[in-house]
Amino acid sequence: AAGPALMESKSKEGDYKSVRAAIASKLETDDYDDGSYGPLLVRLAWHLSGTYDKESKTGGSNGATMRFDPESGHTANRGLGVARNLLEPIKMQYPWITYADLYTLAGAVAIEEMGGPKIPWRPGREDKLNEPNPCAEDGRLPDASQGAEHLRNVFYRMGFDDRGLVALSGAHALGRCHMERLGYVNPWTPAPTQMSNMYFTELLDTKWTQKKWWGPKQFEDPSKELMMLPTDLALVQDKKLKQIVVEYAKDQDKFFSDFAEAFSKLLELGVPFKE
Ligand code: DDH
Repeated sequence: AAGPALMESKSKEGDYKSVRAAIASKLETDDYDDGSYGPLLVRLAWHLSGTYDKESKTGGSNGATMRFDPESGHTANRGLGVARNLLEPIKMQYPWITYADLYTLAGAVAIEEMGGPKIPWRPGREDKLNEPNPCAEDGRLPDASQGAEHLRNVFYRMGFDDRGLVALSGAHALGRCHMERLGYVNPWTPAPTQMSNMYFTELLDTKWTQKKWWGPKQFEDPSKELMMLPTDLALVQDKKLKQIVVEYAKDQDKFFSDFAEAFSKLLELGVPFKE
């Protein structure tokens, strides 16, 4: 019978189903936050991709440039080394997958495993070498202290419109802020490992007041257990964006289908797929 070594070498090139299963098996944990690495993997895929600039066609997931200095050390990317390390054994087990495909697939699988919609995903990203340094410049991801104009600048630069901007922001149903990373604390919703439209219902139905503390400006609910960033509240302060928030708060199915489309597009920005 085939020994273990032979079995491993049998991981067939292009067997993304096995990679998906390997990612899914990594999510549940007693060692991290709310019992899942899922939200962190979603943030990894987003920060890998959200540097895209449609004019210069630079940034984006292709190349997996976040592996390299200085992008790995950008303030916005704090904490994501944990996610990259988590996926490293999977890269070792399936060496034929590129890091760029692996990191984006991990985000898609995490969304699906946490009860979200199926995310259309296809392979085709390449890994760039670090010579010359391919990193995206700092400052391309959104700054949480700002408002709607900044959000539009960032998301329009990637090629999204207001609906894409609001749909993607709904990922904050998941996960939480960590003081040691960017200075903010707490989750956005009471179910941070369950994909839902709860980010939008919380935005509309909860009374958000500015947290009184020494940390950066953030908002809290009456229980003081949930939070919103200034950029989150910008979605209900802007009339046009708020209409979309209301729509998603009322209709989770519509949110899920718009999110799946926008997240899939996000992961593909700037990727030179071969037809
Ligand atoms: Fe986010 N996000 N995000 N975010 N994000 C943070 C955490 C998570 C902003 C700031 C923060 C998106 C948009 C924005 C996730 C997904 C997405 C944290 C806390 C900050 C700060 C990090 C930490 O302390 O660990 C800002 C600003 C924006 C914006 O204005 C648009 C988008 C579009 C997504 C997406 O996935 C499509 C997820 C998931 C997390 C939770 C991570 C975790 O470890 O938990």
